[in-house]
Amino acid sequence: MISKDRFEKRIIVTGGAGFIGSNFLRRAVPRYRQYLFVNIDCLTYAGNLGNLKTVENDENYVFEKIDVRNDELLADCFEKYDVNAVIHLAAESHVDRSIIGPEAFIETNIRGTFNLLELARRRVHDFRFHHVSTDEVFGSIEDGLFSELSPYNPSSPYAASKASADYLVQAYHKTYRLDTVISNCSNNFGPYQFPEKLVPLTIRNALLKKEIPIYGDGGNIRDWIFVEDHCRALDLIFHGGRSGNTYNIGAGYERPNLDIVTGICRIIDRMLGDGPRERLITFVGDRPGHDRRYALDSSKIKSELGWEAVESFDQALENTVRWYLDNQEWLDDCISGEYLKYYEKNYSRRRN
Ligand code: TDX
Repeated sequence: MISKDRFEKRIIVTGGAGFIGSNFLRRAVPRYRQYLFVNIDCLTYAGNLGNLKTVENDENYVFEKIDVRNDELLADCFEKYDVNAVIHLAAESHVDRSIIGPEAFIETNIRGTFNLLELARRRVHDFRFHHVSTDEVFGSIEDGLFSELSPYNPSSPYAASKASADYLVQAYHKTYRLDTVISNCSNNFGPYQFPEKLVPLTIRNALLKKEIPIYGDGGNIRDWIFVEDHCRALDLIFHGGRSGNTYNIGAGYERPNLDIVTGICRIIDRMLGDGPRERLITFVGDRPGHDRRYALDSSKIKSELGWEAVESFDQALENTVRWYLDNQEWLDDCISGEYLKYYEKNYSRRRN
């Protein structure tokens, strides 16, 4: 049984078994032994406890299988650990899924955030609430960069759900004086990303020599960031971000999708020597409401919190491809849902 009293902060990290959440926890748990990290995750298709093997037995880490939509279980968890901070990453996050079935996005991303805010409000005197959000709330931009003051203009149900959650967080700050910070980050890539997003999907299909779908003309631009740079930014914002503020996080590596995909094909060809894989690239119909370009102005986090992206884009992409090559079993398990057995074997019996 965990003795919560010895921890300076008791932090719920929602979505800790997901891509960004698990990268964050693998970094933060060993770094902050004075904090207790309570990972709550309901283990949807994109959540994988196998991502957390390096910290799963640490004394300042605990896992609770809870869905953020379940306000009763959340309330019990707040009570059990006397929680005084939330870093909220749990979300349905894939734009294409939100187009096919928006409801889960409304329920998880909006209702889930609301549930957490309501519990935080009851502890308002001693609480920090960090909402981890996305640049997609701003919509598309032809020229220039989005600043923290740019108007929200979401295009997909996913983006609208994250924008709604951001607005709720802002309202709880203004109305109830809850100590909040919001971070809006650009497109992440790196190890442990579920292979539905562009980078890991391309790597997987290139390895299997399957078609690599490019939506539209492949000229859509995203501002890419290596996930570890994002996680360092989250750490800085959680600790030093000014209450009620939002912070953009982008590395400024703007690339058209076609460049990303051809770049990955060439790296794999070089590593495995059996290309060319570029001929797998297949232009398919465009995504409805497809944003043309995202680009963030990150000068606020740089000047206030001293953050910089340290990974070069080329090196980070190369390392990412190498990781997927070395972890093909992880990729296969993701797709087959095999990793749920990991939960059954290692966690479900241990619950107290
Ligand atoms: O098969 C594909 N082919 C393709 O051309 C896929 C999956 C994507 N694309 C395009 C669509 C986008 O222009 O690649 C770009 C990136 O697509 P995604 O990986 O789906 O990401 P995006 O839609 O840009 O949203 C991402 O960034 C912001 C994440 O999915 C969000 O969760 C995050 O908030």
